[in-house]
Amino acid sequence: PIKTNEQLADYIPQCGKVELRNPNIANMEEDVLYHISLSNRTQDLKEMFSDVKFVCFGGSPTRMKKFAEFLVEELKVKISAGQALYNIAQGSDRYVLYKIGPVLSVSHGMGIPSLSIIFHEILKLVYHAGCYDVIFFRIGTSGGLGLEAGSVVITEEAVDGLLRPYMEVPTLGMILQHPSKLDQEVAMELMSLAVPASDGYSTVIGKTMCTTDFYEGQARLDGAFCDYNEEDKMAFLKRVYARGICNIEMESLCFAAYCYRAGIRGAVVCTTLLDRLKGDQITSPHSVMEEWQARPQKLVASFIKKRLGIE
Ligand code: R2B
Ligand code: URA
Repeated sequence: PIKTNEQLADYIPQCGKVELRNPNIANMEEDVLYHISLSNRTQDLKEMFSDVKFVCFGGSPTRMKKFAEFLVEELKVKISAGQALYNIAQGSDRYVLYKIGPVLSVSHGMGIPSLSIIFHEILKLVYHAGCYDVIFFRIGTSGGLGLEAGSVVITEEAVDGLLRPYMEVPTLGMILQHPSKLDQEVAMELMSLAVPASDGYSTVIGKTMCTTDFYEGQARLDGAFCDYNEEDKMAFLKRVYARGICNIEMESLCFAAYCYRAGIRGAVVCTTLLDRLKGDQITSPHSVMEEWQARPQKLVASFIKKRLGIE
């Protein structure tokens, strides 16, 4: 059996204190957030996190540490002498978690299953902490379609590998379909802060295709397996492009579907590491890609600074 979009909750953005749409949690004596090594009984999560207003997720632990360091500078956060930024999730080696004033910088690994676990635990964390009006971001990398490498894409809606705008989740032997539309106001506000194309790269709003695999799922010819040819690949990618899809990555579907379900305002901002209409291999020099990966970070930092009233 399949429960369709219409039978599941609509997107109703939360206002005020973060609520969970799972009544079980409030009745639990202890909630262990296993993968970030925190618990609402052994730690005072309110004391530690109640001022959090923004959560930034990204795939790589190193990139999210760099983002945290960047935010220390941008938000002019004071760190006591002799102290360094501290990975709050260090009791687990699955994910990293840094707190920079009202911002959390957290890694989510690669692919939907990895993102799903950390999303559940971070949403419960901001709930236990009693946070208000939190906005979630994913800042990541992707393959572009018809865009110059290094362009930035703000996702308006994520679609799956069959171009369907929802995430299918097998649950209790049924398939639930959760819509994967993102908050349009946050997307537009981010777009208004994007650097002009004349500054060297463009930022666009469009759809993002999210796949469960980097190689065959994204129509690459260079995986260890391949049951199609160049012509099939190009026909598929051109069809995807014609449907308004600007980039391809591996987490936006789940991120968008969970934000929608939770009523949490969320945005996905990815740089593009190559143009998939031109090739499959990612060959740009490391230093060039570092600069490209900093672009979504700068955009999200501008948004946060604007919201915090920091010049
Ligand atoms: C972008 O980059 C990763 C694959 O290289 C994956 O996590 C994604 O979405
Ligand atoms: N990440 C992806 O998932 N695909 C790409 O092509 C590049 C980065």
